[in-house]
Amino acid sequence: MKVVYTDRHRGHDPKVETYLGLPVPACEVPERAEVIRAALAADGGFELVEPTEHGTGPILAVHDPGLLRFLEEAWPALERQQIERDFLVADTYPTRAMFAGMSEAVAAARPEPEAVGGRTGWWGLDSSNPIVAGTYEAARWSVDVALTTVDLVLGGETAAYGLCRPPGHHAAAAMAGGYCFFNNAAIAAQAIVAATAEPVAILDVDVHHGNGTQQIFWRRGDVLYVSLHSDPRRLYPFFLGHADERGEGPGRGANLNLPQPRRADDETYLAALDRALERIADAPGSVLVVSLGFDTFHLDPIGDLALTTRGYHEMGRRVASLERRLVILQEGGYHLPTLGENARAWLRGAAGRAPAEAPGPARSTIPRP
Ligand code: Q9C
Ligand code: ZN
Repeated sequence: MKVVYTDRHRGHDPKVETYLGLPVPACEVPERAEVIRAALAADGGFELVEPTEHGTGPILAVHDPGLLRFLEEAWPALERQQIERDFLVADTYPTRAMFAGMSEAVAAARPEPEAVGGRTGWWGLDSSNPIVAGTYEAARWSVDVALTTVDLVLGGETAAYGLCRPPGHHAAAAMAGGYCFFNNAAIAAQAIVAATAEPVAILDVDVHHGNGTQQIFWRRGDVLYVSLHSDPRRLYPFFLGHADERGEGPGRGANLNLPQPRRADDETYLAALDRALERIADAPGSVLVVSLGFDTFHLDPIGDLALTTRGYHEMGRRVASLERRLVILQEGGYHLPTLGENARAWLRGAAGRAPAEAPGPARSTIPRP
């Protein structure tokens, strides 16, 4: 299987994020992509490919031009104002209650602030999403990784994997958040629709609900979004991801959320996955975009489910059994010691290969005649 990877993600290198206001070591770090790359390279069954540049057109097909402009300008604006710091995080957000009672027209006409602090809140969801000097360039290349993966699959590959970093599924049309800046999977899905005029499905198996992807395609009937995630009553992004969110207008019924119980294991999760796959099998289209997260792992520092490496192999196998072409894009997963093996297990399953260490009775080492 081809793996699209570039080292240009490395400039997005936050050292800290904040957790309930206190600085903590950053979770979404360059080493994530490096351990996955190393595990896939060592496997021998994967071929690394560099991404090609696709420009801003495919981004603007999904995102508000203001978000792109803000992300491009944020760091240079800080430098111009000689604000000395390692990272930028908002502290003031346009929370909806601030506008309560005002007509939609008045609220919608409030202008974007000029100060970079105000703009960061305007275009952001949460304060645990640091922007650093290299964020914009890395986020742009992450989109190019996704779009190059699309090119490979539309060019004839049955499946390809884009090692996107930073991830994307929390980014809405006009909002960054949750370690995400541009929504790689949404941009990829839109590019597939544009190139093939076929409907597309997105399966999101990150532990967090992909609120951004849901928002972008909420009113679209041609892009089905199906997500398994921890119940938002317990976990980020807290305000979306409930089972009763089903899409509206032409998108009515084209959004399926399957919130999972705390510490859900392989068996529980795979049963829910089968429901997700049945829904996708019922929908037209020949390409499936997978938002692939390993923060469902039992040791993940910020997730609360309990999947195992063996479960990932089985998940990859079942997703491939749909017999759709697969554009597999990396989202979250933060347990660095196992991230590489988990990605390897999932992708080997998707490629129809056996798990790396075959379980069951050990094979005889006595040479056969
Ligand atoms: N200090 C993805 O997995 N809040 N994003 C975490 C922990 C945000 C996760 C707070 C979690 C976002 C792509
Ligand atoms: Zn996640």
